[in-house]
Amino acid sequence: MPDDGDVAVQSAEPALAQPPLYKVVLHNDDYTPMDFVIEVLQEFFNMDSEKAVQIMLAVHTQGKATCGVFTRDIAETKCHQVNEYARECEHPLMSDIEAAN
Ligand code: TYC
Repeated sequence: MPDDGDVAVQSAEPALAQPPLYKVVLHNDDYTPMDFVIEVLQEFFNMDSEKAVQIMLAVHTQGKATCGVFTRDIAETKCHQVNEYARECEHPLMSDIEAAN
């Protein structure tokens, strides 16, 4: 058991480190309709239409763009939901995740 002195020193430190963060990255392709990408950004990333259009155009012109930054579980879930939904709708749209830092 630490004595009271150790406890006092440790209590000055943060209780927990920040969890690592991950970007959900959307990739361009030649076939997915722009309106579908905008719908995905609004539904899965809670963007308003203006932000969704901006991110869709960033992907379209630059090849990829970040849709959001999340803890690992949430990033993996969003990525999976986007890819599954695109597949159900028979569009080739793809997302993946990248370490944010
Ligand atoms: N490049 C597609 C088109 O011209 C639009 C698009 C944008 C596709 C973003 C995917 O992640 C994407 N219809």
